[in-house]
Formats: sequence, structure tokens, C-alpha cells
Amino acid sequence: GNTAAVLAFDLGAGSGRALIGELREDGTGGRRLEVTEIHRFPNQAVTAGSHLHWDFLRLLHEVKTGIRRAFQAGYAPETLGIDTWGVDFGLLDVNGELLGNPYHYRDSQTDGLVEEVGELVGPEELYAQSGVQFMPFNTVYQLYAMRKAASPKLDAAETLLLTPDLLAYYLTGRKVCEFTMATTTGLYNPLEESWNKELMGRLGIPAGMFLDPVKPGELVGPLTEEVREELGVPSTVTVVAVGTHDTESAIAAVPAVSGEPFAYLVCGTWSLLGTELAQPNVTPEARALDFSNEGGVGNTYQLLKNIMGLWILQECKRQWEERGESADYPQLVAEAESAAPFRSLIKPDDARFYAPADMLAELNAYMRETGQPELQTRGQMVRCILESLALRYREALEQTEQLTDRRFGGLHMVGGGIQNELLCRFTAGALGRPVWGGPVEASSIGNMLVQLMAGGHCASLREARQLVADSFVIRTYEPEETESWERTFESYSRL
Ligand code: ADP
Ligand code: LRH
Repeated sequence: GNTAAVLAFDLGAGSGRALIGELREDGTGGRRLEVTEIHRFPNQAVTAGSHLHWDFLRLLHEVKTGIRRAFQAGYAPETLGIDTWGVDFGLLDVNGELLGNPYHYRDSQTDGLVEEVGELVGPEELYAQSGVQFMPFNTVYQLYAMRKAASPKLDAAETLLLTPDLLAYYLTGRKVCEFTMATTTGLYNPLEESWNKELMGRLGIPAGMFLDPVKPGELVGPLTEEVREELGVPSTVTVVAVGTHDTESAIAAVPAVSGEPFAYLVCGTWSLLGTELAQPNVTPEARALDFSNEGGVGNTYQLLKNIMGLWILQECKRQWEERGESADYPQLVAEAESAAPFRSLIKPDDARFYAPADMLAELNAYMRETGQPELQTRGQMVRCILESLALRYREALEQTEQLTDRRFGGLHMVGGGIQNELLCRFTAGALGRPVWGGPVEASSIGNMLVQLMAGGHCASLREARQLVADSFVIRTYEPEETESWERTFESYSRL
């Protein structure tokens, strides 16, 4: 059919949202996707004892609230889909009950485990069998941490469900493992297209709790009767396993329609920069540059670099607000814009910025250690973060080109971070190439696109991306000040 309504839930590390997507005929033979936000909620991590957790039940509650509101507002979505951040999971016991509260990926239980597992298994082997960048939060390290702590939950677990699948389970009663999330674990072998049971055996991770992955677009099922009664909604809505990893949903919504290879940056809490491939690239070159191969929508693999991203700025903002200062994003960006350019730089991926207790102090410790002037004002700090990210994007784009023998004419930027137009401008300058910004709600939109494909409303990923290009304003940023950026890139590279 040519018209349809779908409901997307997109849960990021900082906030979650529910959006309705309506496919409409535009009166001239074309179609448009119209998007309306119906619910938005914070996602706040909670420290309990010595661990950092997600507030999973609260998130389930907010998802249910979103479903209720959609129907109350008069929409009748055919399907709904849920995408979330990567790597995290819950464990279910034999009765299908959740064993404890899911851990937050920034929990310190995985400190030092990249090195430890590397020594046990060999980094070459680990990379060749997973194609995943060595990040402390990868599911493999979280499960190994639980084994080392002799967690009884591991032995009691019958099924492991990654976060979006866990939410879908409590809505439908059906347990599935969606492919794009499976590839973030470090335990899935993309070349063999199967779970790496041998690795699980070596690390003491129970192999029996993993379900065979299903591809994006598979139907999970209708809402359970309990959920329908609780929310007062009809039985017509079906849950679809979309590209349940938010990054993959966002990439599905990149409005690249030329048919040529393209580069993208999914810009949110994290910055994911890369390009789309038909097959994973697990060569020693890709390992040396520490790139990930993440399973994507539409039989793709995404060769991408996970960059620390706007997390650094989020943490500064949180600290300023905790001190009682007003610090909304437009204000911080304006202060950065009035600060002097190219004063101080950081390497954003330095492990010290991953989970410091005091980000502001960490930034200045970095300045002292690298012989740069300390950051005295908020504007200087924000400017330093944004300029450094832009330079890091250039480095990662060049590495992507090196690994793929491709040359990109510009960079597509999507996600919440592109509301920061200064960052888009800086990125165009640092690259010396245009940046195409949009859409902001890329994960939700990509989530909708897979639902539309599952419902027979869109024939292919290519057609779906054309729909994005036809429906949303994409803003072009031409490079400015390229000579200064070029010089600064040299200083950055010497850091
Ligand atoms: P997540 O990865 O949590 O899903 P989002 O895609 O929602 O993240 O993007 C969140 C980021 O977007 C924030 O860290 C912030 O830097 C940026 N951002 C959000 N709103 C604004 C705004 N009004 N102006 C500038 N930047 C913004
Ligand atoms: C971005 C993201 C990213 C990583 C991280 C844990 O939201 O999904 O791709 O996996 O979160």
C-alpha cells in the first residue's frame, strides 16, 4: 500500500523517544514520510552498590506509555519497532523472569578486561572472529567480568536478550535475537554467520543462552493480552525486529541516493563514522586501525570507527548544571563560537575521557600533560571539544578511505548531534569537504523504514533512503577556513 502508520521507539544512552511515522501520498505521484514525536523521556543510569545499571523497568514503563499515547492521540500504527544503544543485555531465568538489573556499559566491571581477554585469546584471533573494535563495553567483556565475579546469574540464565529484544519480549512474550545487535557483542562471527561457541567456551560464557539471530524486518509478534489490557489498545499492532541497534537504524536513514559509496557520521553520545560494505573487512589493516564491522540493515556490514563523541560535552554540561549554572546546548555553543579558535586540542578517544569522575578536571589534566594552556572558560572548553572532534572525524574519514580504497566527496551527518551547527561547520572545515546534515532523528526514521519494508510499503533500502531524501530537509555545510584547519590538523596529529 501507499499509505501507512508505524511507531518507532529509539532509546539512546541519554534519552528515549517515541515517534509516529506516517507514509502519505504527496499529490504529485510521490510519497513523503511525516514524523510526529509523541513521547520523550530521560534515560538515567543508577549506581546501586558497586555497579552502574540501567533503570530497565522504568524504560519498559516509558515504552508502554508511548504505545498508550500513540493510540490515545488517534493513531493506529500497523507495527512498532524498538532500537537502543548497543552491547547491553538482560538475562532471563527458566520462568522468563529478569535476573537482576541490566548493567550499564560504562560500569567499571570491565576495566582492564580488553587486555586480559587479549592475553587469553590473542587480539588477532579475537578480531578475525568478530570484526569488532576493542571497546571495554563489548558484551564479551561484560560476560567475562560476570564469570570472573562468579555471578550466580550466569548459571541461572536460560536466555540472554539484548536490550531491544528484552523490551520486545515484555511486550509480546516472544524471545528473539535480532542480528544487528548480535554483531555488537564480540561473540558473533560475521564470516561464519554464527555465534562463536568456541570463544564462549574458552571464557566460561554459557553458549546455550544465545538464540539464533533473525534479520531486521522479521516479525516478533502481537502484543500480549496482558499488555493490551493494561494499555487499552487494540490487537492490531505487531512488533517488528527492526535494525534494533540504534546506530544501524540511523545508517539506514542516511539520505545517500546516488548509488555511489558514501561516508556517514552518526553523531550522538557516540560518534560512529564509516562506510557501508557488502562484506565485513576483518583484515590486519582494519584491526590495526581498530575499526568495527557491525551488521547492518539490508544485508550490509558497516565498517566504522566508534569515536568518544559528544559524551565529553554531555559530562561537562552535567557538571556545570550540578554546580547550579545554566548550561543549555544553544548557550554553550554560543560561548564556544565567541571563544578564540584553535587554542587547545584533545585526542577525544583517550581512555581517560571514557568514564572519569570529573570530566572538567580531566580535560585540564590533559592540557598540563601535553603542554597546552589550561582551559579557563566554558567557551574555551566547548570549543576545544568541538574542534578536536572535527579533527578526529577527519582522521577517521581518511582511515576509512585507506581501508576501502574509496574517496568520498563529503560526509553525511545524522543524529541529535547535528543540532550543534557549529560542530557541522567545524567538521566541514576540518575535512575540507562538504557536510550534509540531516535528518536529526535518524535512528527513529531508520527504525520506521524497516517497519515499512516489513509491511510491504517500501521495496528496498535504496527506495527507503530515497524516501528520506524526499521527506526531510538536508542542510549543506561548505568548508570554511580550510587553511587554518589544515595547519591545526598537523598539530592534532602530533599530539
Ligand atoms: P544518543 O546517542 O543518546 O541517542 P542523540 O542522538 O539524542 O544521542 O544526541 C544527543 C546529543 O545531541 C547531545 O549529547 C548533544 O550534544 C546534542 N544536542 C542535543 N540537543 C542539542 C541542541 N539543541 N543544540 C546542540 N546540540 C544538541
Ligand atoms: C550508540 C551506540 C554505539 C555503541 C554504544 C554502546 O548509541 O549504540 O554504536 O554500541 O552505543
